[in-house]
Amino acid sequence: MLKGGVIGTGFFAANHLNGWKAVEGAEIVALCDLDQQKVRAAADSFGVAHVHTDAGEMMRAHGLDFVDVITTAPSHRPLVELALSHGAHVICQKPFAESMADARAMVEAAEAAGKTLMVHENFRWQSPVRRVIELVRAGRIGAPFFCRASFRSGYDVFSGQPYLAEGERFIIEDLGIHVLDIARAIMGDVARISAVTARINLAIKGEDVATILLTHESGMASVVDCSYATRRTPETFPETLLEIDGPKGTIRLDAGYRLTVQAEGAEEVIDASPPLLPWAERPWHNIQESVVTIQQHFIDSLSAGTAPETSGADNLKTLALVEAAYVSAAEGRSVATDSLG
Ligand code: NAD
Ligand code: 89V
Repeated sequence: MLKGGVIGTGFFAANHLNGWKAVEGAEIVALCDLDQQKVRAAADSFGVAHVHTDAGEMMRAHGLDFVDVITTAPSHRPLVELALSHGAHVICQKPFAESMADARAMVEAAEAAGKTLMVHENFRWQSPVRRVIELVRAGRIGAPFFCRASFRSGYDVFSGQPYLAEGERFIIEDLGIHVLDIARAIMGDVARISAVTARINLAIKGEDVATILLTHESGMASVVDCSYATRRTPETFPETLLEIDGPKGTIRLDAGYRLTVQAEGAEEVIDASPPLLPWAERPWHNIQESVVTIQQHFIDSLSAGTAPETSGADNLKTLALVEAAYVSAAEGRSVATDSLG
C-alpha cells in the first residue's frame, strides 16, 4: 500500500479524497492546507489522522510515497519541487503551471529525482470521452481527418471557484486546457494554432469564449470551441461534445452522453453516461468519476514502473497549446507551437 499526502483541501479536494478511498493500492495518511480550519474539516470528514499547515513539515513527518497537489497553479512549482526533494512521486492538478518555464523546471526536477510526475489532466479520462479515444485508437473510423471538441455552457462556475473570475486569463487556461488535451489525445500533437477569444460576461476579468483552430502534425485539423457564456437548453455542463470524421466513418458524442458510431455502413448508438458514484452529484458526476480513474492510473503506473499517459512531460505539450492560443488571440495570427521558446 502506497502512503500518500494531500496538499490543498479547498473546493475540489473532496473529490480527490473520495477518489483516493476507492483507489486500490494507495492510502492518504496526511493532509496539508495553509488554512487550519479547512484542513481539520477535511481530515474529520475523510478520517485522515494527520493534519499540517506547512507542507515541508508534512513531508518530513511521514515518509510519503506520493503527494497529491490540489492547489491552484501559482503554488504548484514550489510544492512539486518540495515533494520531489523528499523522494515522493507527485500527481499535480491542472493547470500544471502559469508558465512553460515553471512547467519544464518541474519535469526536469522529477527526472533528476528519478520520480514520477503526473498531471491530473482528467477530462481525457472521463469514461464517455475515453470510449471515443479508444474507438479512434482502435482504428474504427480510420485515421481521423477532422475533430470538433466543443464545451459550451452557461453554468455558474464562479460561485464554487471565485478565483476563476479574478484572473487575466480564464477559459482557455482553466477549461480549454482540458478540451485541447482531448483534441491531442484523439488527433495527435499540434503544429499550429489560431485562436479568437471574447469576454461576454463583463463581471469577470478574463475571456469566457474561445474558438481555436488546431493544425495537427498529421496535417489534419481540429476545432476546439469553449464558452461559459452560452445560454441554451439542454445545459450540458460539464460535457465535452465530440465529432470525429475518418475515412471509414464518424464518431459523435452528443449531449446527454449519446455516443453514435457510424462506420462502414453500420450505425451503433450507445448510452455512454458515466456512472453516478455513491458520493457524486449531478452534473459533476462525469468529472468526479474521472478523478478516480486518473488516480488509479497514477497508482498503477507507479506499481508497474511505467510513465503515466498524462505525465508532466506529456502535459508540456498541452500547456504549450494554452500559451500559443493566448499569443494567437492577442496578436491576431496563427502561432507555431514550437516557437514559444
Ligand atoms: P481552492 O482555492 O478552493 O483550494 C486550494 C487550496 O490550496 C486552498 O484551501 C489553499 O489554502 C491551499 N493552498 C494553497 N497554497 C498552499 C500551500 N503552499 N500549502 C498548503 N495549502 C495551500 O482551489 P480548487 O477550486 O480546489 O482548485 C484547486 C486546483 O484544482 C486548481 O488548479 C483548479 O484548476 C483545479 N481543478 C480541477 C478540476 C478538474 O476537473 N481537473 C476541477 C476543479 C478544480
Ligand atoms: O475542470 C475544471 O478545471 C473546472 C471547471 C470544470 C469548472 O472548469 O475548473
